[in-house]
Amino acid sequence: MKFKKDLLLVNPYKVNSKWETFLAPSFGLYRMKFYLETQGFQVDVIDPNLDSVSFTQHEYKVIGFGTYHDTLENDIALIHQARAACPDSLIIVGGIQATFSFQEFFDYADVDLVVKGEGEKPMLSLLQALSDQPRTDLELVVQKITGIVWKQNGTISDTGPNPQLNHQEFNDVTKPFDFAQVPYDKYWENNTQQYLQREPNDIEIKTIRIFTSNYCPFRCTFCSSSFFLDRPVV
Ligand code: B12
Ligand code: SF4
Repeated sequence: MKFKKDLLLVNPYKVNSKWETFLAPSFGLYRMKFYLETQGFQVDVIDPNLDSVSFTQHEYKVIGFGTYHDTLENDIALIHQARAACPDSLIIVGGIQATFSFQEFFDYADVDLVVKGEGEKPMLSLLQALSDQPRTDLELVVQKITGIVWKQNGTISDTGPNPQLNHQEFNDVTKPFDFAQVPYDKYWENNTQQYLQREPNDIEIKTIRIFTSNYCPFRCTFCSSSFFLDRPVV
């Protein structure tokens, strides 16, 4: 099966969600994109909060969704759209919500697989494996990749935890991050519009975040961030 590109990454979709906040480009999705591109793969990121999304058959070999708890219903609706439009693409989810609650994506979204923890290493292995192996035999594709939960013929299987990036790997995946390619202007314009009658708070909405460390050092006991790397579920 011939696809035009390797991977589409879709940002969590907040439309009609109850929370109200300013939009920001997803660091996680862009970091994966820039890293995987250095490894020879063609990767796009799309944000349904800013651009209208339509999925086209045979455009992307893999379509991957990032999700937040707050955006879950919208994300699942988009996953259904992708599944219907692109039956030959592999449909996957990843990120913090998917790592801790992967079962709900199999129950309600019928995804092919979930990537637990940091996405760069498993996604590189997955795209490489898909170059050699047709996606019809998912078990052969994923069996050597740690951090994957997948479903085939109604059975859910798991390749174990995804070890967190070490210092060198963190450098390797972070260095290719190309801030100039991230459409900050579009986000800032959108955020300014949200202020309507009020004077926009530029310090809040016109920001560019940078990486200073891997995940949050504060380890608040109530926060999923504290458990994401150390204790990826199962
Ligand atoms: C910085 C930050 C923000 C920033 C920027 C967010 C952004 N868009 O990037 C701001 C202040 C804007 C923000 C806002 C919000 N945030 Co915030 N934020 C964070 C924080 C502190 C760091 C996120 C980050 O940049 N990580 C670094 C990148 C590289 O990692 P990553 O995003 O996790 O992505 C990696 C993996 O998760 C995985 N991955 C992610 N997506 C996918 C998809 C696929 C297909 C695959 C394979 C892998 C994969 O691979 C990536 C690369 O390794 C986290 C807590 C934390 N320490 O992680 C909370 C966190 C992500 N935020 C959270 C929330 C709830 C929000 C808001 C929804 C809050 C609100 N109610 O308004 C909004 C969402 C706004 C928005 N439009 O994005 C929650 C999400 C919880 C959940 N389970 O849903 C977190 C986890 C904090 C918490 N524990 O409560 N946030
Ligand atoms: S709630 Fe605490 S541990 Fe979680 S991201 Fe915020 S400061 Fe870090």
